[in-house]
Order: sequence, then structure tokens, then C-alpha cells
Amino acid sequence: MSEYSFSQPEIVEEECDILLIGGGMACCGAAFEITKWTKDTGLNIKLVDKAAMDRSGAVAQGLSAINTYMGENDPADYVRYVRGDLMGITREDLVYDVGRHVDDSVHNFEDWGLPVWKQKGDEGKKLRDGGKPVRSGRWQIMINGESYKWIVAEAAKKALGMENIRERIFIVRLLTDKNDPTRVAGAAGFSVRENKIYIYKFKTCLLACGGAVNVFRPRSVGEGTGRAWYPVWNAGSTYAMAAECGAELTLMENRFVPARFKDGYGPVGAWFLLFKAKAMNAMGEDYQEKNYPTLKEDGYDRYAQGHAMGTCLRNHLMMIEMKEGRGPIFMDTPSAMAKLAESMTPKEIKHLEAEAWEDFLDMTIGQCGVWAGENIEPDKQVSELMPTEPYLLGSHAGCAGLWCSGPDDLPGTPEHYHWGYNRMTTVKGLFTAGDGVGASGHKFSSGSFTEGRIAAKSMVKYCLDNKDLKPELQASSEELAEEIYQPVRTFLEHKDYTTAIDINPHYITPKMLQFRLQKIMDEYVAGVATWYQTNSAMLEVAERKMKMLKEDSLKMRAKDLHELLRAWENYHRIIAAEAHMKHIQFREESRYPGYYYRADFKAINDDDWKCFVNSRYDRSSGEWEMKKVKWKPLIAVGEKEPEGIAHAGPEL
Ligand code: SFD
Ligand code: AMP
Repeated sequence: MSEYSFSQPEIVEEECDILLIGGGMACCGAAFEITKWTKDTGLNIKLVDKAAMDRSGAVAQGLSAINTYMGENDPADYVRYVRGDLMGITREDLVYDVGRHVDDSVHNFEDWGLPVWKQKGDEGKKLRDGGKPVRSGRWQIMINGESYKWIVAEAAKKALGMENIRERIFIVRLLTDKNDPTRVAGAAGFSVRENKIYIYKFKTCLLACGGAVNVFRPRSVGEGTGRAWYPVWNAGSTYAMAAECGAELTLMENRFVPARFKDGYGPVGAWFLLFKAKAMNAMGEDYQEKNYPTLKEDGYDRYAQGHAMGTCLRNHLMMIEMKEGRGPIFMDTPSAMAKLAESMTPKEIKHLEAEAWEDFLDMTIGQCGVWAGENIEPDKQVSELMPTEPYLLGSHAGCAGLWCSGPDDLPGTPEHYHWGYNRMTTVKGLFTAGDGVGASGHKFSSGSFTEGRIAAKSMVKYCLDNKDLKPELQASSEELAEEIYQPVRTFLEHKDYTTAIDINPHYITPKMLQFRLQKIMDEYVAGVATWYQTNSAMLEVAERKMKMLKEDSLKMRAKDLHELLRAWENYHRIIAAEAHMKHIQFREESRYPGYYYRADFKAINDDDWKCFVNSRYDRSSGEWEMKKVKWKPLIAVGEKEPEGIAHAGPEL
């Protein structure tokens, strides 16, 4: 028997009322919350994660800060902060909803054992009891968070019971109902460890598989391959599966380009906000200060109040320096540490140094590798900063995602913002949270967990309102198994045609296909190769190449289960990438300078584009339908808000 022989996969069919797809912050929040509302209802809940929940998703390595905690702040101010950071266009109902509930989640994390830093005098006093956290910024609090995900997953597992959780199942596709194509009824996937296909039938599901990483060619290549800022294993599954099921997407043109410590992708927040460090160009100039007046040229200053400005504009000012040849950009860690040390004892200085290292050790260990490997002592030597390759996400400083129904108890909410169930998409029964919810970034870990809780509660209501629903799948289990195992069949059928297993005219390896996708996105859809610039002609080329790539994706081979996983991840990446490209093509302005530029429409054009861009994908024709959707401000404009915020956008 050949070493590559696969047995016919066993088909496992399961039925439940509610399926949680993913095991990250959002699904852990849902798992924790849901059992409180299902007691005595007889509802049956299951969770599937492609990995092991203890270390799955973006929080796998841990985090050193919780970036969304209200404390003494008003959630209305949180909305003002988020809309400013995201250049004015956000779903304020969704953002407010996270803000008003998020603190309870953080209090729970602390109860479960997560160490939260406290101000002097409040050590040992919990947040819940009025303990004052050490804030790095107005919204961020410091934690010792290496084991953050482990702690949160434990609470989720305890609530749901391990008998209801299956790890290492990759979901490939959602299925609509045979009798109602506007309703979700099931999901199909496979085990990444065993020769098994899993088919789920359910009334409702939470699709929370994080954002999309490795869609663009990363800066880390060669010996650095595999290193990225966001979690490499989140492959756009949320956006792709929802789109293929007919759900409306929103603001998929948005992306996040984090400015990070170069090569290790270490976080900068604690350095800027807690240690008060400054970034400078190669000449030691404060480029933010120096380049501020240039914001006027394309109307970008309308979204910057004084020198406080959103994340993309901070990137923009940095990129000017790099493009004009005044790089590298340095984070001045020695001056910041020396300044802090002025009023410290030697013991306190030692502690400060330890904190600087721990900031990386808690969430981006690789950056410590760079510091150690390059003999960088942060109190003596500056470190390079660099804008990374783009990521698609909806929970950090970005807002790509699905168009969701919001809460119905907020005054002034227009009808098109809610259609019944909070966090339900435009497909009946399909809910999302965290990176999945579009137009409401800056939720971070705590907000994503909270959004999972919000979605869980409304999913229970959906089930109770639809007691008699009998889901029936649009395809048979055998058809689905065939579809999912196609890359395996392709391999087995053609593998003996050549002697070199990776070279074959009948198939393409998932790795090679991924390189092709990344090259297209990088060179034509505003990746690092063009300093994040594109135009309509480049997008046209991208469109043509993507079409061929999509055709070729059906020829991906899988010589083992690992490659089967890689094949389907890439398929999801392609759909997410296509959505991103289509949205950038449709929005004829540069709404997010510093994230990407339409070189043919360099200005921000509030008169025509202060609105959402939504899209719908038709799986059978492969066509995208694009439209503008009216944006409405719900929270009164604050005194310190930038001028552009007040612009109501086009009449649609
Ligand atoms: O420093 C499938 N984030 C930060 N949040 C904070 O609160 N503080 C920080 O300090 C943060 N920073 C940070 C952050 C993330 C990363 C990677 C770094 C630094 C280096 C952001 C949060 O982590 C993020 O907002 C949330 O985790 C988002 O939650 P969610 O649930 O939307 O996504 P997830 O946690 O990644 O979970 C996804 C899950 O889906 C699974 N999955 N399962 C089945 N089938 C498929 N097809 C699947 N595809 C994926 C995954 O396994 C996972 O369980 S800092 O930069 O600011
Ligand atoms: P980061 O480590 O860059 O992900 O940042 C963590 C948090 O601090 C996020 O909420 C960021 O939006 C915020 N942040 C990072 N840098 C700055 C800065 N220079 N000014 C204001 N907020 C920042």
C-alpha cells in the first residue's frame, strides 16, 4: 500500500440547537454565557474549534494588556474614540453595546485568576471592588497575561462541558436550509487528525473564526517565514463562509496595518502609552509633529483633532518619512526609560526593565528573540518600527466584517441597523461576534468575549422563538464529503504522473497557491510592495488574476490531512481577499490613509463616501453585488472631536 493512501473518510453526523464555530475569545464568551440562559429549555449546544481551545486564536501567546475596559469612562466617550479612530464610519449602536457590557467580562477574567495590575495602594483589591487598574491608556489596562487564553478557555469549557466540545475540527462550509435558502441550517468540516468528515445540523450558529492573516505577502520571508502579527491560523474563514452562505459584508475595504517593532512584530501600545516613548525618524526628528501640517493636503486633517489622531493617520505620518527616504523609524526606548528612571530607586528601575521585556514575553515572544539575538538592550539602544503587511479584522484597530443587526433599545437607531436579533447577520440564524462583526472595531479581547456573550443570549431567544424549526440541509452528507475531500482525490489520482511529488501539471500545492495569492494582493491590492497604494487599473489586473487563481484553487492537492487543512484555509483566504479587493475598487476615495491609498482618489470625500460599503456574494455565479448603505451618527458630537465627524454623508 502507498504511504499516501487515505481510507474513505468516516462521516459523522451530529445535530444540535446551537453550534458555536471557533474557540477564540468570542466563542469562549458565548460558551460561558449561554448555559445561563438555556437552563430548563432543553436546548443542546456544541462547540467546534479547528485547534485546541487553550491556545487557539489571536490570544494564543497571551496578551499584556486588555485594551477595552471602561472603568471610570462613559461608553458614549468610547463610541467617540472608536469613530474617530476609524475615520468616522462606525455602527455606533454596536460599539456602544460592547462598551456598556465589557467591564463585567473583565471582572470575570480577574475572578478566574487573570492577574490585573493595580495602582499603588490598591494591590490585592479586585476591579469589581473598586481596585484601580494601572492604565496604559484611557481605555487600556495592564495585565500579566501569558496564560490569558488558557484561563478564559477553562471557564468556557467548564460552562459547556468537554462532552459538548470538539477540538481540531476545521469547518469548511455553512449550509443553507433546503426549504429556505435565506436560513442557515448546518455546517460541514473535517477532523485535522483523523480520517473523518463532520456534518452538523442546527437551528442557529455563531460563526466566530477570527480575521484573515497571510492574505498579503508578509514582510517575513525566507528564514522568517511563518512570522506574522495576527494569528497565522485565522484564514478568513469567518468572512468566506458567511459570504458563501449569502450574508452581507460591510467595510471589507478596511484593513489593519499595525506599526510594530520590526521583524518580531512586538506591540507598541505599552511603549507609547505606558512608557511614554517617542518614535522618530533617522535624523532624530519627531515626524508626527513635523508632518502634521501635510494632513491638510488631502483633507485628512478633518479626522485629526490637534495631534490626537487615529491609528491609520499615525501610520500615514510615519510612511511619509519612509517613502521619502528618512527611515528607519526608531522607537526611542532609552530616552523613555531614562526619563521614567529619574524618580526611581535601583530596584524600581530593575522592575521597569523587567516590565519592558514582559510586555513582549506575554504576547509576542518572538520579539524577545530579536532583542536577545541582536544584543538590543532597550535602555541603551533604540529599536526599529515598521508598518506590517495588511490584515483583515474587525476587533482590533480595523472594522472589516459582517453586517449585523444591533440592539433595539438605543434611541435614534435607524431601522436598517436592526432586524430582530442582536448580532444576527442578514442570513437567518447566522450570528457572529469579535472579528466577525463589521463596522465596530476596537473591541479587542475583552470586547470580543463580550460580544460573544451578547450573541449567545440572542441565539437562545432565536431558538425559543423558532421551536418548531426542523433544519434540512441543502446537500447530502455524501456530496459534502466528496467536496471536502476533493484535494485528496486530486492528489491520489495524479500523484504517479511525475516522480517529484510537488511538481505535477494536474495539481498545485496549497503552499504554491498561497504564494500566488499573496503576490497578487501585495503587488496590485496595496500591499507593502507598492507602499500600500493601488488604483483602478491595478485593481483590474488583480481581478483578472484572482479569477484564474480561484479556478486553479479547485486543483489544489492534499497529500495528507495537514495539506487538506492548508488547502481549505487558502480557499477561505481567496474569498476574503476577493471581498477586500472588490470593496477597495468600489470605494472611490482614500478613507483610511496609512492603511491603504487609492492613488487615483487620494482625498477623503465625505460628500460621496461617508457611508458604509456593503456587499453580497453569489456562490453559484461567483459574482459580487456592491452597494452604499447610509451611516447615521447616534452619539452627540463631543467637544474635542474632529470636524469631519459631524458630516452626515451622502443622501442615499
Ligand atoms: O497588543 C476555526 N489583541 C489584543 N486585545 C487586547 O485586549 N489587548 C491586546 O494587547 C491585544 N493585542 C494583540 C491582540 C491580538 C494579537 C494576535 C496580538 C496582540 C499579537 C486582539 C484580540 O486578541 C482579538 O481582538 C480577539 O482575540 C478576537 O477574538 P475572536 O474570537 O474574534 O478571534 P480569535 O480569538 O482569534 O478566535 C478565532 C477562533 O476560531 C478558530 N477557527 N474553527 C473552526 N473552523 C474554522 N474554519 C476556523 N478558523 C478559525 C480558531 O482556532 C480560534 O479558536 S495588541 O496588538 O494591542
Ligand atoms: P498596540 O500595541 O499598538 O496594539 O496598541 C495597544 C492599544 O494602544 C490600542 O488600543 C491602540 O489603539 C493604542 N495605541 C497604540 N499606540 C498609540 C498611540 N501612539 N497613541 C494612542 N493610542 C495608541
